[in-house]
Amino acid sequence: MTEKEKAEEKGKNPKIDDLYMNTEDGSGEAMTTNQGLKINDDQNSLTAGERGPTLLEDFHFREKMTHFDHERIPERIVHARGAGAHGYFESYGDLSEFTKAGFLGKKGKKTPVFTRFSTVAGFKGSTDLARDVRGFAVKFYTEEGIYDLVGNNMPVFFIQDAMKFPDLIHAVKPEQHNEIPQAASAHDTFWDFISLMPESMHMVMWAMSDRAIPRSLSMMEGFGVHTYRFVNAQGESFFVKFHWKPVAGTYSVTWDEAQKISGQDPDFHRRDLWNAIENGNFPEWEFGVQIVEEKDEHKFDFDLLDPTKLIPEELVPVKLIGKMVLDRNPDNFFAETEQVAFHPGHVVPGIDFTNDPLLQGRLFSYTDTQLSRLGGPNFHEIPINRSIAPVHNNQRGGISRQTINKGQSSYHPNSIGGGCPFQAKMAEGGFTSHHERIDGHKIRTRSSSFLDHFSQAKLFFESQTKVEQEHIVEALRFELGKVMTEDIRMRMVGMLSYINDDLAKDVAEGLGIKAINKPKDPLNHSFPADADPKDYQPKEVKKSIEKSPKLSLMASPGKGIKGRSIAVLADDGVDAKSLESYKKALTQEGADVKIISTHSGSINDSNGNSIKVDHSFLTTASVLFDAVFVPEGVKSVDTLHKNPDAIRFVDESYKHYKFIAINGDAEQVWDMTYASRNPKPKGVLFNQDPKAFIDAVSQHRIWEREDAKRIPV
Ligand code: HDE
Repeated sequence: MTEKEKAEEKGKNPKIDDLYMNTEDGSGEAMTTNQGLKINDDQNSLTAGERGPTLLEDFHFREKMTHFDHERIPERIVHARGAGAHGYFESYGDLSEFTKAGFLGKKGKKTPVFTRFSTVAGFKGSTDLARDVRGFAVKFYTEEGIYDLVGNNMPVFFIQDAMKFPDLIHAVKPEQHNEIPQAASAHDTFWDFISLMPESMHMVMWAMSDRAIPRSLSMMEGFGVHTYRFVNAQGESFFVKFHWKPVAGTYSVTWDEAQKISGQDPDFHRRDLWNAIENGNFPEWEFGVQIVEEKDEHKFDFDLLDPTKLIPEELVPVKLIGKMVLDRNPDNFFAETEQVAFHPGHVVPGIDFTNDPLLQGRLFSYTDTQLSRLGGPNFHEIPINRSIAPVHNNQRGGISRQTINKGQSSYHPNSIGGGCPFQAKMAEGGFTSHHERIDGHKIRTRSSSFLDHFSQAKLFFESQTKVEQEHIVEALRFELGKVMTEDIRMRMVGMLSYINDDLAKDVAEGLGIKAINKPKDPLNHSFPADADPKDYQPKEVKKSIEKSPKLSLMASPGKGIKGRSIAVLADDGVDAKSLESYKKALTQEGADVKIISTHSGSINDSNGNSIKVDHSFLTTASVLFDAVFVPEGVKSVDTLHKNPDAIRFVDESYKHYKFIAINGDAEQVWDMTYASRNPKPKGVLFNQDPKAFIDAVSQHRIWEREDAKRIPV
């Protein structure tokens, strides 16, 4: 960004203005050492003679190499791979009845945010399309300090107590002896642990569903997972669950695509987010809350403090209270996306915690982990983590301290410093914890209200559409098929039979398991050594709801085709009118249209105009697109219909339930496909106008295409 552009941006987003203090731009400037000394030769070391050894005196070489040697920091132990963006949150209106949080205050109030999305299990360099949970962490730079909502794209979690987190992560990460497999839960240690942990079954249903392979980061929901508290100015508290609802709708890819995308473009999600922002198609989410009054804490058939449970939207509707727009890519990945440090304990007045034992453990872990990741206690001073609200306290020193604290005293109370910095009264914005009455014994146990492990797993599975249920079965067949230990597979299938008999049967069939052993006590292995295992076994409770249609991805479609990528297969001689009319209409609707041809460079259309080729069949693949269009044109069609890559492109799109538009003589290309054996192919539009194609693509996929699976590509 030029200085002029920077100047123009000033004043729009206070956090971006704040970051400019640390932003460097070398354009038009001389190269210097870190000490500001202008460098004359950055190519050659200082040596004794033309062919002689390098001299220790070469401070420039030493500085350059030393810095390089220390460029890396430890990657996050979980959520290592991620992508982030800046933006803003805008409040829809006054929420003071429930919370005094200022950023949720008056209508139209804008707060800068930085949001980082991530996968959980893979290393920093792994693929975006792993079957995995996605992190959805939002840092609000509010006027009252930083508020972090560190959530996931699934509303529940695998375990109920933070004590089990290191075990869960050791089980899912690559196995300790050989560090295999990368970014995958499909291996023995993960399923060994899960098969002994019935509390994980609800989350397993989510993780095996299409939610784990989103089409785009901007097409997934986000959830705070835990029940938090809102507190209003009168000190009244409400339980609250947080939701992010993508304006673009919720969509996924198929597992076959996910695996192929991982090879074709491991940066698929990261690139999609980057390009959307660069193209001005800013991803948006609405922010929603489910609010439960304190008096209703025990009215549900599950415990609000249990993070393996959600509140069905049919029981407590989601109230939309604001919108987040991501409109600016970071300037530097390391400085911003890598160094950003989230912590569920970063709250502002009006937001507080519950006693969810998973949340309580997280409140310790996040600051602790930054100490080794970011090298010490001053990570809050790193520009991306810096609050835009002023920071004053008596913390001093520590590695890489940036702040120059003035004055003689660094303690409280003091008289030398006039008693400053002083404690703020509540009316001045001072944070006070909610006055919750706590009365109990000091014990290590799991509340018996946490023992219903299957009802919501069942509710989730049975609320999915048929297609989604099939995908869950296929995912489990894949994952358990990769498990080498027979006993683990058997145990898992037995566990599934507590969720749904057909599910267990279908998975068993795929694994060649003839008889399902429904495991008996102890089904749960998570209890103290001296306890009676019987006290810890899953208990079924009466369900207050049989189905929750909102749990299906298909319940939240978006509108239009903004952000979709459309492949146009063309070669020399492509009909100018056919190509242009489609391209124009699709682009106008916000789609990203790419011309794909037999070679890179350019092609000539039927009018002799040169058209830039975006990709050749060598540099792209159908799995990177949402739909495909083959325009007419005698010469173009003649070339394409003889090209096996073009035919495979169309067949593979068909296999993945994508809409296909074929114009005029391009039917010759279609006729060469395997898919054309079906005389009435669903979702293939012959000679239709662009509008019909746009309407079709806005549905995302044509799941009713029964023969899609039969395509042998
Ligand atoms: Fe995290 N988690 N987590 N987690 N988590 C981290 O913190 C942890 C959990 C989540 O983009 C770590 O800074 C414990 C639930 C996100 O930088 C670490 C437990 C949810 C991110 C950590 C959980 C999350 C993290 C690693 C169980 C959804 C990435 C690096 C008690 C509500 C944030 C770091 C980013 C990252 C601990 C469970 C979300 C180790 C102990 C549940 C989105 O502190």
